[in-house]
Amino acid sequence: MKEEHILKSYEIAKERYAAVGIDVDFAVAQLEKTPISLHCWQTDDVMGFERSQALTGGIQTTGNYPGRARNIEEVRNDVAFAKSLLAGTHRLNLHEIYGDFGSQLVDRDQVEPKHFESWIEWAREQGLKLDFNSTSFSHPKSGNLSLSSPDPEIRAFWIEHTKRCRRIADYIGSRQGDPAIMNIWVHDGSKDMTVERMRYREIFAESLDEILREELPNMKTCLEAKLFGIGLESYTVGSHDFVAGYCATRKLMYTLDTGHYEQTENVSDMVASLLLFVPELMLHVSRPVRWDSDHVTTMNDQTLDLFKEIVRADALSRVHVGLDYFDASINRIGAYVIGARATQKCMLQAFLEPLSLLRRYEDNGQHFERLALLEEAKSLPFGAVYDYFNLKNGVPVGESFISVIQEYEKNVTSKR
Ligand code: RNT
Ligand code: ZN
Repeated sequence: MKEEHILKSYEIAKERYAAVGIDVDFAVAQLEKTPISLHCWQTDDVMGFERSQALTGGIQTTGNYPGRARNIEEVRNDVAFAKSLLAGTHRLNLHEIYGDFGSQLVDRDQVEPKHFESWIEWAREQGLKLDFNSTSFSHPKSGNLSLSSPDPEIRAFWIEHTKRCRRIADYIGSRQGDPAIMNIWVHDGSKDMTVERMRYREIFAESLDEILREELPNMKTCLEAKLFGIGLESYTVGSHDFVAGYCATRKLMYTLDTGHYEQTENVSDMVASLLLFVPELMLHVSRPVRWDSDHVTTMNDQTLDLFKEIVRADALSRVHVGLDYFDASINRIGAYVIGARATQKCMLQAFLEPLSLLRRYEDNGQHFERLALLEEAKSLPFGAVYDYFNLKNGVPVGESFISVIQEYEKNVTSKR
């Protein structure tokens, strides 16, 4: 695409949006500064560097496309490369199993901030802030129950792990001068019927209370809900109701993973309910196909509606955006970039919505006008604005990133 055409299209789009009261430059600036936390685990199928054993905990990557990152350098190179194809501000979301453990086996109740020192330095060089996750899966002590286990030894092990992870996140936050957000998601559940639904949830709540007792000013904790895991279909300890109740009563950030809902559920509608009762939201932007399959995020109605709702609720400052999908059946960096760009496109359309005019119509009871404008807004030239956003920030415009990834595949990932 010719640069002058992109600029010309942008000028036309600017005028078109101005007619419905939208300042396009402001929308672009907003898109530039709204961080997206890139999930390190898309590079290596959620393996990490602890013991590189099979992924457990009810989540699964499918596909064996060549080129998986196999070590810390490869993960870093792939993240840096993916980032070079993305405009805007990014963070990097690490799981505990991605620590720099060298050749040692550092068990989860032994992990320390020092295991993330090299990440902190590398991230600083890259201009990335870090987020963090405790890791309950892929471990000999994972079982079906971790923080909700009635076995005191197992439970104590995971409490210790999660406490240490919070301290690591706090250390990262203090080093980067910005709180690291730490997500707690545990896979705990049951494959078949259980007669102890209440008991495990009680134990889970007690474990969380103990973990959260420690005041750590440089990090924020969030808790993720889930419908079910593979092999844990009949019962999920941290169900939506559990997590909503827990976060509301403890004033804790709620993690909303769009993959944890059926396609017919209206995830966007949860924003304005949850944010009345919890302080903040962490998003895991994903795409469920039939189940929590973690397909690559695309610019679909669900994702568009979600970001529009966040802007309509004036909640951008209370919502943190992260990605969470893992597709091992296509070029992994391609998957990374497609999902991140799709998320940006959804965010941009939310920023470009003619909200003042829509609100005015609604206040006046002009419902035909509101619906008409919502419909017309769908075909306003946001693509020209997105192209300009990429051009301005020196990253590939339009589909031209495809060949850049093909080149990296030829020279780097296909040789692994
Ligand atoms: C699992 C949760 C969780 C994980 C990551 C790897 O269903 O969505 O967020 O995907 O922690
Ligand atoms: Zn998630």
